[in-house]
Amino acid sequence: MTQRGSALNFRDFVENLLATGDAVDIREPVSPLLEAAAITRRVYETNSPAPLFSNLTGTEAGFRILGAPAGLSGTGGNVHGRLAAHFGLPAGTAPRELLEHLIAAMHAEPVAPRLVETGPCKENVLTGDDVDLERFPVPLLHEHDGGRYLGTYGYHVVRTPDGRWTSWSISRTMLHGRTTLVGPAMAQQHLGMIHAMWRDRGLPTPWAMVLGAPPAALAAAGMPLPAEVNEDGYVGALAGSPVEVVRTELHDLHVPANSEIVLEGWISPDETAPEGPMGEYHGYAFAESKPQPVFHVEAMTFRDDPILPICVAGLPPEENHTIWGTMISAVSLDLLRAGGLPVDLAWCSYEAATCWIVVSIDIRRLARSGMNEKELADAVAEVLFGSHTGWLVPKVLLVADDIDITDIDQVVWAMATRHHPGTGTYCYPQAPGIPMVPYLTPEEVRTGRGGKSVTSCLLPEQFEGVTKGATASFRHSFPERVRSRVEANWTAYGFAERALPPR
Ligand SMILES: Cc1cc2nc3c(=O)[nH]c(=O)nc-3n(C[C@H](O)[C@H](O)[C@H](O)COP(=O)(O)O)c2cc1C
Ligand SMILES: [Mn+2]
Repeated sequence: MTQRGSALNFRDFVENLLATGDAVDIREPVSPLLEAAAITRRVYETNSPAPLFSNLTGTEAGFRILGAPAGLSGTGGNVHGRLAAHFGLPAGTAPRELLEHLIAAMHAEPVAPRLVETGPCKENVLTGDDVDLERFPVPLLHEHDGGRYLGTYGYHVVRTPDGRWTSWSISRTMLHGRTTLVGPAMAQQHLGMIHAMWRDRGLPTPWAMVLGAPPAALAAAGMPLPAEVNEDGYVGALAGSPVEVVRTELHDLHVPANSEIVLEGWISPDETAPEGPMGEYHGYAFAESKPQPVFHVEAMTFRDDPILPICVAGLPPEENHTIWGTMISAVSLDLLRAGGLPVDLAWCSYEAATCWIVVSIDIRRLARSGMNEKELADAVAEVLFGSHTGWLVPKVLLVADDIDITDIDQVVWAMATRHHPGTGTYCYPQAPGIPMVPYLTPEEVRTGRGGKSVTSCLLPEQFEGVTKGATASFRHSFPERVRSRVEANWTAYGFAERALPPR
Protein backbone atom coordinates (compact mmCIF):
# COMPACT_ATOMS: atom_id res chain seq x y z
CA MET A 1 0.00 0.00 0.00
CA THR A 2 1.25 3.41 -0.89
CA GLN A 3 0.14 6.66 0.70
CA ARG A 4 -2.92 8.25 -0.88
CA GLY A 5 -4.51 11.64 -1.45
CA SER A 6 -3.92 14.55 -3.83
CA ALA A 7 -1.02 16.08 -1.88
CA LEU A 8 1.11 12.96 -1.52
CA ASN A 9 0.13 10.87 -4.53
CA PHE A 10 0.26 12.24 -8.08
CA ARG A 11 -1.97 9.47 -9.46
CA ASP A 12 -4.65 10.34 -6.90
CA PHE A 13 -4.24 14.03 -7.77
CA VAL A 14 -4.98 13.25 -11.43
CA GLU A 15 -7.90 10.93 -10.56
CA ASN A 16 -9.42 13.61 -8.34
CA LEU A 17 -9.11 16.25 -11.05
CA LEU A 18 -10.83 13.93 -13.51
CA ALA A 19 -13.58 13.18 -10.98
CA THR A 20 -14.29 16.87 -10.34
CA GLY A 21 -14.17 17.87 -13.99
CA ASP A 22 -10.95 19.84 -13.61
CA ALA A 23 -9.09 17.50 -16.00
CA VAL A 24 -10.19 15.92 -19.26
CA ASP A 25 -9.05 12.51 -20.44
CA ILE A 26 -8.23 13.07 -24.12
CA ARG A 27 -8.62 9.85 -26.12
CA GLU A 28 -8.15 11.54 -29.50
CA PRO A 29 -4.69 10.88 -30.95
CA VAL A 30 -2.38 13.79 -30.06
CA SER A 31 1.27 14.21 -31.03
CA PRO A 32 3.79 14.93 -28.25
CA LEU A 33 5.56 17.08 -30.83
CA LEU A 34 3.99 20.54 -30.46
CA GLU A 35 0.34 19.43 -30.47
CA ALA A 36 0.14 18.45 -26.78
CA ALA A 37 1.92 21.72 -25.89
CA ALA A 38 -0.36 23.82 -28.09
CA ILE A 39 -3.40 22.30 -26.39
CA THR A 40 -1.80 22.93 -22.99
CA ARG A 41 -1.06 26.56 -23.84
CA ARG A 42 -4.66 27.11 -24.92
CA VAL A 43 -5.78 25.50 -21.66
CA TYR A 44 -3.68 27.98 -19.62
CA GLU A 45 -4.93 30.90 -21.63
CA THR A 46 -8.63 29.94 -21.27
CA ASN A 47 -8.64 28.61 -17.65
CA SER A 48 -9.72 25.21 -18.97
CA PRO A 49 -9.42 21.81 -17.22
CA ALA A 50 -6.02 20.09 -17.33
CA PRO A 51 -5.52 17.90 -20.41
CA LEU A 52 -4.57 14.26 -19.79
CA PHE A 53 -3.21 12.94 -23.09
CA SER A 54 -4.00 9.22 -23.09
CA ASN A 55 -3.41 8.49 -26.76
CA LEU A 56 -0.08 9.97 -27.75
CA THR A 57 1.05 9.19 -31.28
CA GLY A 58 4.41 7.46 -31.72
CA THR A 59 4.35 6.42 -28.04
CA GLU A 60 4.01 3.06 -26.29
CA ALA A 61 0.42 2.31 -25.33
CA GLY A 62 -0.30 3.47 -21.80
CA PHE A 63 2.33 6.24 -21.61
CA ARG A 64 0.55 9.52 -20.88
CA ILE A 65 1.16 13.27 -20.40
CA LEU A 66 -0.65 15.67 -18.06
CA GLY A 67 -0.57 19.32 -19.20
CA ALA A 68 -1.19 22.41 -17.06
CA PRO A 69 -1.03 20.58 -13.69
CA ALA A 70 -1.34 23.88 -11.81
CA GLY A 71 -3.04 25.99 -14.47
CA LEU A 72 -5.75 28.33 -13.28
CA SER A 73 -9.16 26.80 -13.37
CA GLY A 74 -12.59 27.84 -14.52
CA THR A 75 -14.09 24.76 -12.93
CA GLY A 76 -16.74 25.62 -10.35
CA GLY A 77 -15.49 29.23 -10.22
CA ASN A 78 -12.50 28.08 -8.13
CA VAL A 79 -9.65 29.80 -9.96
CA HIS A 80 -6.98 28.35 -7.66
CA GLY A 81 -8.52 24.88 -7.39
CA ARG A 82 -5.73 22.94 -9.10
CA LEU A 83 -3.11 24.81 -7.11
CA ALA A 84 -4.95 24.09 -3.83
CA ALA A 85 -5.23 20.41 -4.79
CA HIS A 86 -1.40 20.22 -4.72
CA PHE A 87 -1.71 20.62 -0.95
CA GLY A 88 -4.86 18.58 -0.47
CA LEU A 89 -6.79 21.80 0.29
CA PRO A 90 -10.38 22.50 -0.81
CA ALA A 91 -10.81 23.93 -4.32
CA GLY A 92 -12.17 27.18 -2.90
CA THR A 93 -9.06 27.95 -0.81
CA ALA A 94 -8.21 31.66 -1.18
CA PRO A 95 -4.59 32.77 -1.82
CA ARG A 96 -4.28 34.30 1.65
CA GLU A 97 -5.32 31.05 3.34
CA LEU A 98 -2.93 29.10 1.16
CA LEU A 99 0.00 31.36 2.08
CA GLU A 100 -0.78 31.04 5.80
CA HIS A 101 -0.88 27.25 5.39
CA LEU A 102 2.54 27.27 3.68
CA ILE A 103 3.99 29.59 6.34
CA ALA A 104 2.63 27.55 9.25
CA ALA A 105 4.47 24.50 7.92
CA MET A 106 7.70 26.55 7.73
CA HIS A 107 7.42 27.10 11.48
CA ALA A 108 6.38 23.54 12.32
CA GLU A 109 8.90 20.83 13.17
CA PRO A 110 10.10 19.14 9.95
CA VAL A 111 8.65 15.66 9.47
CA ALA A 112 11.38 13.45 8.01
CA PRO A 113 10.43 11.06 5.19
CA ARG A 114 9.73 7.41 5.95
CA LEU A 115 11.87 4.90 4.09
CA VAL A 116 9.84 1.98 2.74
CA GLU A 117 11.09 -1.16 0.99
CA THR A 118 9.45 -0.62 -2.35
CA GLY A 119 6.64 1.24 -4.08
CA PRO A 120 4.78 1.81 -7.35
CA CYS A 121 7.72 3.71 -8.89
CA LYS A 122 9.55 0.34 -9.03
CA GLU A 123 6.90 -1.39 -11.14
CA ASN A 124 9.29 -1.13 -14.08
CA VAL A 125 13.05 -1.05 -13.46
CA LEU A 126 15.51 -0.53 -16.31
CA THR A 127 19.27 -0.27 -15.91
CA GLY A 128 22.38 -0.55 -18.09
CA ASP A 129 21.74 -0.91 -21.82
CA ASP A 130 17.99 -0.97 -21.23
CA VAL A 131 17.97 2.70 -20.26
CA ASP A 132 16.38 4.67 -23.08
CA LEU A 133 14.80 8.05 -22.38
CA GLU A 134 13.20 7.96 -25.83
CA ARG A 135 10.73 5.42 -24.44
CA PHE A 136 8.99 8.36 -22.77
CA PRO A 137 6.85 10.73 -24.83
CA VAL A 138 9.39 13.59 -24.63
CA PRO A 139 7.46 16.62 -25.87
CA LEU A 140 8.49 19.49 -28.12
CA LEU A 141 7.01 22.46 -26.28
CA HIS A 142 7.46 25.44 -28.60
CA GLU A 143 8.28 25.50 -32.29
CA HIS A 144 11.67 27.17 -31.90
CA ASP A 145 12.90 25.36 -28.78
CA GLY A 146 16.42 23.94 -29.05
CA GLY A 147 15.23 20.45 -28.15
CA ARG A 148 12.56 18.35 -26.51
CA TYR A 149 12.05 18.75 -22.75
CA LEU A 150 11.53 15.75 -20.48
CA GLY A 151 11.84 17.62 -17.19
CA THR A 152 9.63 20.69 -16.93
CA TYR A 153 7.52 19.56 -13.96
CA GLY A 154 9.87 17.31 -12.09
CA TYR A 155 12.56 17.82 -9.52
CA HIS A 156 16.21 17.00 -8.94
CA VAL A 157 17.39 15.10 -5.87
CA VAL A 158 20.98 15.71 -4.76
CA ARG A 159 22.77 15.36 -1.42
CA THR A 160 25.89 17.04 -0.06
CA PRO A 161 29.02 14.84 0.00
CA ASP A 162 28.83 14.66 3.83
CA GLY A 163 25.14 13.70 3.65
CA ARG A 164 23.97 16.58 5.89
CA TRP A 165 21.63 18.22 3.39
CA THR A 166 19.34 16.77 0.73
CA SER A 167 17.90 19.15 -1.82
CA TRP A 168 14.76 18.67 -3.88
CA SER A 169 14.50 21.39 -6.53
CA ILE A 170 12.85 22.06 -9.87
CA SER A 171 15.05 22.98 -12.80
CA ARG A 172 14.31 22.14 -16.41
CA THR A 173 16.02 19.32 -18.34
CA MET A 174 16.22 18.87 -22.10
CA LEU A 175 16.74 15.54 -23.84
CA HIS A 176 20.35 15.34 -25.01
CA GLY A 177 20.79 11.68 -25.97
CA ARG A 178 19.36 8.24 -25.34
CA THR A 179 20.74 8.26 -21.78
CA THR A 180 21.57 11.93 -21.23
CA LEU A 181 19.81 15.16 -20.32
CA VAL A 182 21.13 18.71 -20.22
CA GLY A 183 19.90 21.62 -18.14
CA PRO A 184 20.79 24.56 -15.91
CA ALA A 185 22.16 24.16 -12.39
CA MET A 186 22.60 27.84 -11.47
CA ALA A 187 25.26 28.56 -8.84
CA GLN A 188 22.79 30.48 -6.64
CA GLN A 189 20.26 27.63 -6.67
CA HIS A 190 20.69 24.68 -4.32
CA LEU A 191 21.17 22.21 -7.17
CA GLY A 192 24.12 24.29 -8.38
CA MET A 193 25.52 24.70 -4.85
CA ILE A 194 25.53 20.98 -4.13
CA HIS A 195 26.80 20.14 -7.62
CA ALA A 196 29.73 22.52 -6.96
CA MET A 197 30.59 20.68 -3.71
CA TRP A 198 31.06 17.40 -5.62
CA ARG A 199 32.80 19.09 -8.56
CA ASP A 200 35.29 20.74 -6.19
CA ARG A 201 36.22 17.23 -5.06
CA GLY A 202 36.62 16.19 -8.72
CA LEU A 203 33.63 13.85 -8.39
CA PRO A 204 30.44 13.37 -10.36
CA THR A 205 27.31 14.40 -8.44
CA PRO A 206 25.02 11.45 -7.59
CA TRP A 207 21.64 12.59 -8.84
CA ALA A 208 18.04 11.57 -9.35
CA MET A 209 15.09 13.24 -11.05
CA VAL A 210 11.48 12.65 -10.02
CA LEU A 211 8.65 13.16 -12.53
CA GLY A 212 5.03 12.79 -11.50
CA ALA A 213 6.05 13.44 -7.89
CA PRO A 214 3.59 13.91 -5.04
CA PRO A 215 2.20 17.38 -5.84
CA ALA A 216 3.10 18.85 -2.42
CA ALA A 217 6.69 17.64 -2.93
CA LEU A 218 6.83 19.17 -6.38
CA ALA A 219 5.61 22.51 -5.03
CA ALA A 220 8.17 22.44 -2.19
CA ALA A 221 10.87 21.73 -4.79
CA GLY A 222 9.85 24.99 -6.46
CA MET A 223 10.01 26.90 -3.16
CA PRO A 224 13.03 29.04 -2.20
CA LEU A 225 13.45 27.69 1.33
CA PRO A 226 16.85 28.64 2.75
CA ALA A 227 20.03 26.64 2.05
CA GLU A 228 20.58 23.59 4.28
CA VAL A 229 16.82 23.10 4.71
CA ASN A 230 15.66 19.70 3.46
CA GLU A 231 12.57 20.09 1.31
CA ASP A 232 11.53 16.52 2.20
CA GLY A 233 11.04 17.40 5.88
CA TYR A 234 9.10 20.51 4.92
CA VAL A 235 6.74 18.43 2.77
CA GLY A 236 6.10 16.10 5.70
CA ALA A 237 5.19 19.10 7.88
CA LEU A 238 3.03 20.57 5.14
CA ALA A 239 1.14 17.37 4.42
CA GLY A 240 0.90 16.35 8.07
CA SER A 241 2.55 12.98 7.47
CA PRO A 242 5.96 11.79 6.33
CA VAL A 243 6.58 11.33 2.61
CA GLU A 244 7.13 7.65 1.88
CA VAL A 245 10.39 7.26 0.01
CA VAL A 246 12.29 4.36 -1.53
CA ARG A 247 16.00 3.93 -2.24
CA THR A 248 17.05 4.54 -5.81
CA GLU A 249 18.65 1.60 -7.60
CA LEU A 250 22.29 2.67 -7.52
CA HIS A 251 23.23 5.69 -5.41
CA ASP A 252 21.10 5.35 -2.27
CA LEU A 253 19.21 8.55 -2.92
CA HIS A 254 15.65 8.65 -1.62
CA VAL A 255 12.65 9.40 -3.86
CA PRO A 256 8.89 9.34 -3.24
CA ALA A 257 7.71 5.72 -3.51
CA ASN A 258 4.64 6.45 -5.64
CA SER A 259 6.35 8.75 -8.17
CA GLU A 260 5.40 8.16 -11.78
CA ILE A 261 8.95 8.20 -13.17
CA VAL A 262 12.37 8.20 -11.49
CA LEU A 263 15.63 8.78 -13.38
CA GLU A 264 18.94 8.22 -11.66
CA GLY A 265 22.60 8.67 -12.42
CA TRP A 266 25.14 11.46 -12.05
CA ILE A 267 25.86 15.00 -13.12
CA SER A 268 29.16 15.34 -14.91
CA PRO A 269 31.67 17.53 -13.07
CA ASP A 270 32.94 19.11 -16.27
CA GLU A 271 30.99 18.06 -19.35
CA THR A 272 28.57 20.59 -20.80
CA ALA A 273 26.36 20.69 -23.88
CA PRO A 274 24.19 23.38 -25.50
CA GLU A 275 20.77 23.66 -23.87
CA GLY A 276 17.78 25.68 -25.03
CA PRO A 277 16.53 27.99 -26.16
CA MET A 278 13.12 27.43 -24.64
CA GLY A 279 10.04 29.62 -24.19
CA GLU A 280 10.51 30.88 -20.63
CA TYR A 281 8.66 32.01 -17.52
CA HIS A 282 8.96 35.74 -18.28
CA GLY A 283 7.00 35.14 -21.47
CA TYR A 284 9.82 35.38 -24.01
CA ALA A 285 11.82 32.91 -26.06
CA PHE A 286 15.32 34.06 -26.88
CA ALA A 287 17.29 32.65 -29.81
CA GLU A 288 20.47 31.44 -28.10
CA SER A 289 21.35 28.15 -26.44
CA LYS A 290 23.76 28.08 -23.47
CA PRO A 291 26.28 25.48 -22.32
CA GLN A 292 24.86 23.58 -19.32
CA PRO A 293 25.84 20.48 -17.32
CA VAL A 294 25.09 17.02 -18.72
CA PHE A 295 23.08 14.55 -16.60
CA HIS A 296 23.88 10.86 -17.21
CA VAL A 297 21.02 8.43 -16.63
CA GLU A 298 22.03 4.95 -15.47
CA ALA A 299 18.65 3.74 -14.26
CA MET A 300 15.03 4.57 -15.00
CA THR A 301 12.08 3.21 -13.08
CA PHE A 302 8.42 3.98 -13.59
CA ARG A 303 4.87 3.08 -12.69
CA ASP A 304 2.78 1.04 -15.10
CA ASP A 305 1.13 3.39 -17.62
CA PRO A 306 3.18 6.36 -16.35
CA ILE A 307 1.95 9.95 -16.54
CA LEU A 308 4.53 12.62 -17.37
CA PRO A 309 3.46 16.08 -16.17
CA ILE A 310 4.56 19.06 -18.27
CA CYS A 311 4.72 22.83 -17.91
CA VAL A 312 4.62 24.74 -21.19
CA ALA A 313 6.36 27.90 -20.05
CA GLY A 314 5.54 31.33 -21.46
CA LEU A 315 3.03 34.10 -20.90
CA PRO A 316 1.17 33.77 -17.58
CA PRO A 317 -0.52 31.91 -16.13
CA GLU A 318 1.53 28.70 -16.08
CA GLU A 319 3.27 26.89 -13.22
CA ASN A 320 6.23 29.28 -13.05
CA HIS A 321 3.64 31.79 -11.88
CA THR A 322 1.05 29.70 -10.04
CA ILE A 323 3.52 27.41 -8.23
CA TRP A 324 6.83 29.29 -8.21
CA GLY A 325 5.17 32.69 -7.66
CA THR A 326 3.00 31.40 -4.82
CA MET A 327 5.87 29.65 -3.06
CA ILE A 328 8.03 32.80 -3.40
CA SER A 329 5.15 34.83 -1.95
CA ALA A 330 4.97 32.61 1.14
CA VAL A 331 8.71 32.73 1.85
CA SER A 332 8.85 36.49 1.22
CA LEU A 333 5.91 37.24 3.51
CA ASP A 334 7.48 35.16 6.25
CA LEU A 335 10.81 37.02 5.88
CA LEU A 336 9.17 40.46 5.92
CA ARG A 337 7.26 39.53 9.07
CA ALA A 338 10.41 38.21 10.70
CA GLY A 339 12.10 41.50 9.80
CA GLY A 340 9.48 43.29 11.92
CA LEU A 341 8.03 45.22 8.98
CA PRO A 342 4.35 46.34 9.02
CA VAL A 343 3.27 43.96 6.26
CA ASP A 344 -0.17 42.57 5.61
CA LEU A 345 0.41 40.21 2.65
CA ALA A 346 2.90 39.52 -0.16
CA TRP A 347 1.84 38.25 -3.55
CA CYS A 348 3.64 37.67 -6.86
CA SER A 349 0.88 38.75 -9.26
CA TYR A 350 0.67 35.88 -11.73
CA GLU A 351 0.12 38.43 -14.51
CA ALA A 352 3.57 39.93 -13.82
CA ALA A 353 5.34 36.68 -14.76
CA THR A 354 7.21 36.33 -11.45
CA CYS A 355 9.03 39.60 -12.21
CA TRP A 356 7.32 41.56 -9.42
CA ILE A 357 6.01 40.95 -5.96
CA VAL A 358 3.38 43.20 -4.40
CA VAL A 359 3.52 43.80 -0.66
CA SER A 360 0.55 45.30 1.15
CA ILE A 361 1.39 47.44 4.15
CA ASP A 362 -0.67 47.74 7.33
CA ILE A 363 -0.79 51.54 7.35
CA ARG A 364 -1.74 51.85 11.03
CA ARG A 365 1.35 49.89 12.03
CA LEU A 366 3.34 51.86 9.45
CA ALA A 367 2.27 55.11 11.13
CA ARG A 368 3.30 53.76 14.54
CA SER A 369 6.70 52.75 13.15
CA GLY A 370 7.43 56.35 12.16
CA MET A 371 9.19 55.24 8.96
CA ASN A 372 9.16 57.51 5.94
CA GLU A 373 8.91 56.21 2.39
CA LYS A 374 12.63 55.83 1.76
CA GLU A 375 13.19 54.10 5.08
CA LEU A 376 10.39 51.67 4.35
CA ALA A 377 11.65 50.96 0.81
CA ASP A 378 15.21 50.44 2.06
CA ALA A 379 14.05 48.14 4.86
CA VAL A 380 11.99 46.02 2.46
CA ALA A 381 14.91 45.89 0.00
CA GLU A 382 17.30 44.88 2.74
CA VAL A 383 15.09 42.01 3.88
CA LEU A 384 14.17 40.72 0.43
CA PHE A 385 17.10 41.50 -1.85
CA GLY A 386 19.59 39.89 0.49
CA SER A 387 17.65 36.62 0.59
CA HIS A 388 17.52 33.43 -1.50
CA THR A 389 13.89 34.20 -2.38
CA GLY A 390 14.46 37.89 -3.12
CA TRP A 391 17.21 36.99 -5.62
CA LEU A 392 14.47 35.60 -7.86
CA VAL A 393 12.14 38.62 -8.13
CA PRO A 394 13.54 41.94 -9.35
CA LYS A 395 10.71 44.36 -8.52
CA VAL A 396 8.75 45.03 -5.33
CA LEU A 397 5.57 47.13 -5.25
CA LEU A 398 4.30 48.56 -1.97
CA VAL A 399 0.61 49.34 -1.54
CA ALA A 400 -1.69 50.09 1.41
CA ASP A 401 -3.75 47.27 2.89
CA ASP A 402 -7.06 48.58 1.53
CA ILE A 403 -5.90 46.98 -1.74
CA ASP A 404 -6.47 43.25 -2.28
CA ILE A 405 -3.11 42.50 -3.88
CA THR A 406 -4.32 39.15 -5.22
CA ASP A 407 -6.62 41.17 -7.52
CA ILE A 408 -4.53 42.62 -10.36
CA ASP A 409 -7.19 45.24 -11.19
CA GLN A 410 -6.79 46.78 -7.75
CA VAL A 411 -2.99 46.72 -8.05
CA VAL A 412 -3.16 48.55 -11.40
CA TRP A 413 -5.51 51.14 -9.88
CA ALA A 414 -3.16 51.72 -6.95
CA MET A 415 -0.15 51.97 -9.25
CA ALA A 416 -1.89 54.49 -11.52
CA THR A 417 -3.39 56.69 -8.81
CA ARG A 418 -0.92 56.46 -5.90
CA HIS A 419 2.59 55.98 -7.27
CA HIS A 420 4.50 59.25 -7.63
CA PRO A 421 6.70 58.99 -10.71
CA GLY A 422 9.23 61.50 -9.44
CA THR A 423 9.84 60.26 -5.94
CA GLY A 424 8.26 56.83 -5.54
CA THR A 425 10.86 54.60 -7.18
CA TYR A 426 13.91 53.34 -5.31
CA CYS A 427 16.62 51.48 -7.26
CA TYR A 428 19.16 49.03 -5.84
CA PRO A 429 21.94 48.69 -8.43
CA GLN A 430 24.12 46.63 -6.07
CA ALA A 431 21.46 44.06 -5.22
CA PRO A 432 22.12 40.58 -6.66
CA GLY A 433 19.48 39.07 -8.90
CA ILE A 434 18.58 36.31 -11.31
CA PRO A 435 20.21 37.06 -14.68
CA MET A 436 17.22 35.85 -16.71
CA VAL A 437 15.24 39.08 -16.30
CA PRO A 438 14.72 40.36 -19.87
CA TYR A 439 15.44 44.09 -19.34
CA LEU A 440 18.87 43.68 -17.71
CA THR A 441 21.85 45.25 -19.50
CA PRO A 442 24.70 42.94 -20.62
CA GLU A 443 26.78 44.44 -17.79
CA GLU A 444 24.11 43.59 -15.19
CA VAL A 445 23.85 40.05 -16.55
CA ARG A 446 27.65 39.72 -16.34
CA THR A 447 27.92 41.01 -12.75
CA GLY A 448 24.65 39.45 -11.55
CA ARG A 449 23.70 42.76 -9.91
CA GLY A 450 21.20 45.55 -10.55
CA GLY A 451 17.84 46.08 -12.21
CA LYS A 452 16.14 45.77 -8.81
CA SER A 453 13.65 48.26 -7.44
CA VAL A 454 11.06 49.03 -4.80
CA THR A 455 8.12 51.06 -6.12
CA SER A 456 5.95 52.83 -3.59
CA CYS A 457 2.24 53.06 -4.35
CA LEU A 458 1.60 54.51 -0.89
CA LEU A 459 -0.02 57.95 -0.63
CA PRO A 460 1.78 60.57 1.50
CA GLU A 461 -0.92 60.54 4.22
CA GLN A 462 -0.80 56.73 4.47
CA PHE A 463 2.44 57.16 6.40
CA GLU A 464 0.19 58.84 9.00
CA GLY A 465 -2.10 55.79 8.93
CA VAL A 466 -4.97 57.38 6.97
CA THR A 467 -6.30 57.50 3.40
CA LYS A 468 -7.89 60.82 2.48
CA GLY A 469 -9.95 59.76 -0.51
CA ALA A 470 -12.79 57.32 0.04
CA THR A 471 -13.08 54.63 -2.61
CA ALA A 472 -15.97 55.23 -4.98
CA SER A 473 -17.43 51.82 -5.77
CA PHE A 474 -20.42 49.53 -5.22
CA ARG A 475 -19.01 48.30 -1.93
CA HIS A 476 -17.84 51.64 -0.56
CA SER A 477 -20.31 54.25 -1.85
CA PHE A 478 -23.65 52.84 -0.72
CA PRO A 479 -25.22 51.93 2.61
CA GLU A 480 -25.68 48.26 3.43
CA ARG A 481 -29.48 48.41 3.01
CA VAL A 482 -29.17 49.69 -0.58
CA ARG A 483 -26.51 47.14 -1.50
CA SER A 484 -28.43 44.18 -0.13
CA ARG A 485 -31.60 45.32 -1.91
CA VAL A 486 -29.70 45.58 -5.20
CA GLU A 487 -28.11 42.18 -4.66
CA ALA A 488 -31.41 40.53 -3.72
CA ASN A 489 -33.20 41.94 -6.76
CA TRP A 490 -30.34 41.45 -9.22
CA THR A 491 -31.92 38.77 -11.36
CA ALA A 492 -35.35 40.38 -10.97
CA TYR A 493 -33.95 43.47 -12.69
CA GLY A 494 -33.19 41.15 -15.61
CA PHE A 495 -29.45 40.57 -15.10
CA ALA A 496 -27.76 37.16 -15.14
CA GLU A 497 -26.04 35.98 -11.92
CA ARG A 498 -22.42 37.16 -11.88
CA ALA A 499 -19.57 34.71 -11.41
CA LEU A 500 -17.35 37.32 -9.74
CA PRO A 501 -18.41 39.24 -6.64
CA PRO A 502 -18.37 43.02 -7.23
CA ARG A 503 -15.75 45.07 -5.38
C1 LIG B 1 7.53 24.93 -13.25
C2 LIG B 1 8.81 25.47 -12.68
C3 LIG B 1 9.95 25.49 -13.45
C4 LIG B 1 11.16 25.99 -12.94
N1 LIG B 1 12.28 25.96 -13.72
C5 LIG B 1 13.47 26.37 -13.20
C6 LIG B 1 14.67 26.26 -13.96
O1 LIG B 1 14.68 25.76 -15.10
N2 LIG B 1 15.83 26.69 -13.40
C7 LIG B 1 15.86 27.22 -12.12
O2 LIG B 1 16.94 27.60 -11.64
N3 LIG B 1 14.74 27.33 -11.39
C8 LIG B 1 13.55 26.91 -11.90
N4 LIG B 1 12.41 27.01 -11.15
C9 LIG B 1 12.47 27.70 -9.85
C10 LIG B 1 13.12 26.87 -8.77
O3 LIG B 1 12.54 25.59 -8.72
C11 LIG B 1 12.97 27.56 -7.43
O4 LIG B 1 13.67 28.79 -7.46
C12 LIG B 1 13.44 26.74 -6.25
O5 LIG B 1 13.44 27.54 -5.10
C13 LIG B 1 14.82 26.16 -6.46
O6 LIG B 1 15.12 25.29 -5.40
P1 LIG B 1 16.19 25.69 -4.30
O7 LIG B 1 15.63 26.90 -3.59
O8 LIG B 1 16.23 24.49 -3.42
O9 LIG B 1 17.45 25.99 -5.01
C14 LIG B 1 11.19 26.51 -11.63
C15 LIG B 1 10.05 26.48 -10.84
C16 LIG B 1 8.86 25.96 -11.34
C17 LIG B 1 7.65 25.91 -10.47
MN1 LIG C 1 16.42 24.19 -1.36
